[in-house]
Amino acid sequence: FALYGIFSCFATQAEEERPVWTWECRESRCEKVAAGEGEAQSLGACRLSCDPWATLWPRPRGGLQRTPGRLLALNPYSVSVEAAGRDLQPGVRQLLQEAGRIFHRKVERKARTGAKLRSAGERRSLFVTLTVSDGQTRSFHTDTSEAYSLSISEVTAGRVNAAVTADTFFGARHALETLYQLIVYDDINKQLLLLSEINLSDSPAFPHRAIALDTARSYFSVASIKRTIDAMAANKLNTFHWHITDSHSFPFVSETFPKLSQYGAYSPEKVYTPDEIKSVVEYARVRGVRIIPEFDAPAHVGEGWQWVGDNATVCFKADPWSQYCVEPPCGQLNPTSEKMYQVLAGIYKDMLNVFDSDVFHMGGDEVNMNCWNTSEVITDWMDANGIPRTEEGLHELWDRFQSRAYSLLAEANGKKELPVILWTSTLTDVAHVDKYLDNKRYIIQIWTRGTDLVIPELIRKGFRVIFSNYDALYFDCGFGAWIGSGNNWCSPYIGWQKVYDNNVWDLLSAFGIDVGEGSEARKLVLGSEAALWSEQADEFALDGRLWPRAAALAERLWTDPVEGWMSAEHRFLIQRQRLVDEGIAADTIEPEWCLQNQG
Ligand code: CP6
Repeated sequence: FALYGIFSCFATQAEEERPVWTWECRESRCEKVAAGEGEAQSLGACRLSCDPWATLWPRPRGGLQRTPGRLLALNPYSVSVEAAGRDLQPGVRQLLQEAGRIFHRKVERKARTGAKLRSAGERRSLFVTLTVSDGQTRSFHTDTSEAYSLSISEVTAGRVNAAVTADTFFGARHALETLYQLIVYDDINKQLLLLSEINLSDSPAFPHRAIALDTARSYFSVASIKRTIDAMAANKLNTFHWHITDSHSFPFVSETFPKLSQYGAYSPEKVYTPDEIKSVVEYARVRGVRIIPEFDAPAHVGEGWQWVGDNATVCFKADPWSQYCVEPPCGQLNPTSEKMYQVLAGIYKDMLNVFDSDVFHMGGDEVNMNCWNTSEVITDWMDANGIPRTEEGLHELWDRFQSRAYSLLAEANGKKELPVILWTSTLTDVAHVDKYLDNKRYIIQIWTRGTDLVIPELIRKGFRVIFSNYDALYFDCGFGAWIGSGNNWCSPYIGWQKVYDNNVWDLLSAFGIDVGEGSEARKLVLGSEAALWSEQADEFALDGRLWPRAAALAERLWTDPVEGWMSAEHRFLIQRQRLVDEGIAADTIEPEWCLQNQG
């Protein structure tokens, strides 16, 4: 360790201070023990995890064997990760290696720089091997396997092997998160301890475990998005839904139509360039996160479209706004404008080009019929084309827009159809949904209450669904008020307990839907998303609004626990602490006192 010799601080600080107390694991509980002469006297509970298995988050679903688990001191500077597997494509090998480097860095950080290296003889080297059977898959799809198994044992004195096997890179990466959580830092003896002699296998209950971020009402720096992806990876969340534009701003830099962001971004810096987006996509990929872009239309547009002409949008900044939209500054695409479709095609092409996604989100929420019905260019067109200016006629118009937009998207996707997500709306309600939407093509994201009657209908009609019911999964509300007041959607603040207990099987059972093993419903519910709308949250509020509540969602979706939040509480505090240790400003849940042996 010649290198350490040149830093005198390492040489002088280390040995002399003796703690006034140390710790011992007694029946898997950490006890503070007075140091020094005589019989060891217990000073009470402490917070080291003597049984890291019991702290895993999200809790593994599969079996665990241990014989019995042992805590071994680890040398944080002697960790290696190796990729193995037959027919490993260079791209997949690269991903495995990069995931290994990230793991190694995190382990070193957990040891805190300058952790004492004394008594190296007691410390084991850790050799991790990642073996995947599918050496091809680099992109995540909703049916990609994320299963893994992990087996840790001390094979010879001083050498601990952690053998990971998985179907794909994505499963192998999750195994590294689990392994990381089985390593704890002992801040008394300044060492890492790894739980050894265990075997576990694990896989998620739901394939779609997501966070949605609105980067249009507030801009979020690329660094803050990457930080969010780090925290998602630590919770085995696998999908980042990027609501990248809205009426308020257009930060997406379109290569075909750069004027959209020149007109529509808050500033020249507050944009996402193709290179930045690609860097986020790659950053997310090695962390097991797939990015789904949303271009929300035909409502929720405005800024950025000013240069287009041809009345491409209508109602933008309409006054009084409440007659034309749910939130100022309004704005809807004009489905009768040819120029609008040309621009739309360019946006789709550019988005598919920079996001490597197997699904596209077309938004489709909160279309205001009065907006279209009071715009002369549109009503004239409806009259000329024999479409009545009724509720039904206006939905007919919307359907024409949606069908044409879908064709443009498929065209932009190399003439290949792709699954599309839409928010619930009057187009997806009971009266319209099977008239206008094909359940093979469309996935519906439910944002209304978990008791909304449209939910069982969508399941009965065979639509795949994603839950973002606002009574449990809208995380943006900071101070209990919503623009325009008069409604209480944002009140009260949604606690993590509600997130954890938002069990979609219970919601569906309450409607009389069969949710038994092998039922239709089990196939149709893809998962859930926590949504962070950004009218009242920018990147400085980001961490606290998302975390640790999104961790509660992560266990809900990975483990699908039968027990309620109370039996998860102690592990939840530990997971919150892990996020804080990794630089995420996760909100406070309970006094630090509760982190001790309270579980
Ligand atoms: N923006 C967009 C929003 C919302 C939606 N879409 C929204 C609606 C109700 C609440 C919060 C947010 N701000 N584009 C609905 C899907 Cl309470």
